[in-house]
Amino acid sequence: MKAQLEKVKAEALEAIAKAESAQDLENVRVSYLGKKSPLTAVLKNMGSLTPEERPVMGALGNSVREAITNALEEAKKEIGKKELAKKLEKETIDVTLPAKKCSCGKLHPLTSIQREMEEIFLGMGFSIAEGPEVETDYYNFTALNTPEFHPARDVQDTFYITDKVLLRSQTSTTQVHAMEENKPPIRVISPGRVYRSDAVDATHSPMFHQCEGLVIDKGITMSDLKGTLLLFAKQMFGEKTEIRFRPHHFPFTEPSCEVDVSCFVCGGSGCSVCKGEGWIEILGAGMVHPNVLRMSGIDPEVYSGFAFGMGIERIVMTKFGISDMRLLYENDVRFLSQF
Ligand code: 2NL
Repeated sequence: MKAQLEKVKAEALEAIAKAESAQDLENVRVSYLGKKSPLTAVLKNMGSLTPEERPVMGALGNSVREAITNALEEAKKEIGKKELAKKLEKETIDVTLPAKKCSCGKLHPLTSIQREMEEIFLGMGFSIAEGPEVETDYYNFTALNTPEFHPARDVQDTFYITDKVLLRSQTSTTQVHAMEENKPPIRVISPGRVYRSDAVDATHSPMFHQCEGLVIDKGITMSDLKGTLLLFAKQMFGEKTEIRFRPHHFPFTEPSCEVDVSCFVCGGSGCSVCKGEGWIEILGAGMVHPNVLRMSGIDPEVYSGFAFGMGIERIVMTKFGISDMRLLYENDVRFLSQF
């Protein structure tokens, strides 16, 4: 029996020495210390021994169990260390790898140009007036000297909600409110969405953005308009920019004009951006019509004013060389991330 126990011990220690993984050790533990192990079988046979032999064999059996248990513990620690070392080697960090791309959102070009416009006019002492996109026909047309039966009121041109309620076709509506609610001097710009019953194509959309401006005070003249727009043009398109006024007609201003800026690409000599003209049209403007002032409670004998309006899409497309307006509404990040 003693020889049997010594053999079991020797075999177990050899198996432990050969073990390469925690799983191998677990297998050794089960085969040499488990219920079906030779050690357990030998110890079960104790009953057949003499009372003198029993304690001796018992002690020997326990010492064998202890020796195997200790050897298993030791081996477990060693293997644990080796496995950790292997794992660390496999998981080493390559600090020279390029970093993961982190994509950062940005403002839509329509928003960033609108904010740029706001900054320019805030710098000249204007405040920003905002108002509802759903308006009555009075604020959109009547108050702007565009009476009933005027062709601009055609259902083909504007979206009507009822006979009298519509989606505003210009942001002047907000400026009419400003004239009604404030005494001159008034200096406001009104950026925002406007709607027209237009079919979608490269240069039209039923919804687009405008920025209008209005100044009313005693003694305001066309030269104030020119000075204001020249300063705006230089800040928006570059210090060398010049402006040019051409006569035009709007129902709400008299006299009225369209305003061009000298081409910011060629400087006026003619290129593909200005289509050989040297000039690019950017807005409409004029002196506020006396009827418009009167209707909003401002005496045209005392006060005068200028107003202007520009399409933000048009400015964005000109500045960034975008030829199709639809690109601004499709929200394709590959397109938008360029600006
Ligand atoms: C254009 C032309 C313009 C105005 C807008 C205006 C506003 C008030 C009174 C008088 Cl409250 N006028 N706005 C004046 C002239 C032109 O816009 O082509 N816009 C895209």
